[in-house]
Amino acid sequence: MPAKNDPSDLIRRVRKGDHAAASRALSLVVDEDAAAEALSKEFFKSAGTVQKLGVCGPPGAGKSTLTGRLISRYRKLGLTVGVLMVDPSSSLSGGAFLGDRLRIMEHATDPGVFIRSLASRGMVGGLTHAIFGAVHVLEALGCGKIVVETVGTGQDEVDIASVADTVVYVTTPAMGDEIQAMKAGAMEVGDVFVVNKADLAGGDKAVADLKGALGLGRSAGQAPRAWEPPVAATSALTGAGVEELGRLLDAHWEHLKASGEGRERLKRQHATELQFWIHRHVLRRALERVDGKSLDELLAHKTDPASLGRRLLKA
Ligand SMILES: Nc1nc2c(ncn2[C@@H]2O[C@H](COP(=O)(O)OP(=O)(O)O)[C@@H](O)[C@H]2O)c(=O)[nH]1
Ligand SMILES: [Mg+2]
Repeated sequence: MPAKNDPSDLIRRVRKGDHAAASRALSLVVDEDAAAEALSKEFFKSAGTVQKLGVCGPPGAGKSTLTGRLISRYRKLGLTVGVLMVDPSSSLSGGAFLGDRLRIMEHATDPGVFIRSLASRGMVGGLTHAIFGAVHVLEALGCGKIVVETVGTGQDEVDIASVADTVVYVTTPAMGDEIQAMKAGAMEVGDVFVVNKADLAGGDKAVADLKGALGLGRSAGQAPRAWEPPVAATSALTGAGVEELGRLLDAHWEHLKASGEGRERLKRQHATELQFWIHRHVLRRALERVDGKSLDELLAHKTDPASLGRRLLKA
């Protein structure tokens, strides 16, 4: 009988859809446990076949509530769903986190929904390299849709667009000024924009403003794009507009597959993952070689940081 921690046993259980095994695998992968590399190698084989949604936007816009609604829609369509919630504010307060959990708690006991929050170490700026491995676990688990919720667009380290196939930018009528001031980056990163809380006053105006801003950014004689990011109005509270939003998300996935852009995006995602792997490992290896002797040489000005650095990298 295989040991409980045997990677092949764990891999087999994850592939069979075992949530407890997926939880364990996620912890190992995120913490870069010694067993993680063998796991990641296996899980990577199933990468890139299902749609990964990146739900981003300012805190309080209703991302978690909306995610709960989308989960319901996908479940009705017979799809299983995997959700990763990355919320930097939660690692500080703990409160927002609990809130996120509560908002999608109705799904917590559904065996077709796997929800995991990632607020562990290092998650200061939103997304980190750990997100890639985490997503691959959900892919291996066989989730039909994967949702990554994150505040902002995660541009501090890993861009949400290098993780997700479809970036959903969520804002609200109350964030009108925010739309005006929205950074060009945020405008470019979104594939589908959502004005949530459309049950509040100003929903129509916010949609019009957002459409205007999106059009304005590219009116200067640019050729029309193959996919023009649409703007949806939703109320995650009542469920209004969620079906329409769901259809837009499906349409974007179809567009990615039909146009070949999906493959391009996947290539970029994998390239970013590789870049982070190299960055971490080369850095770690070089740093491990720094010893007292080399620092003494530096102190005696027999060498300089760049020369020493090159030598350590080559060693
Ligand atoms: N009026 C209204 N409130 C909403 C709506 N969606 C979410 N909320 C509320 O907004 C607050 C923040 O929602 P949450 O989903 O946690 O936002 P997140 O920080 O973006 O994940 C909660 O109190 C929600 O109940 C909506 O469509 N309309
Ligand atoms: Mg949230």
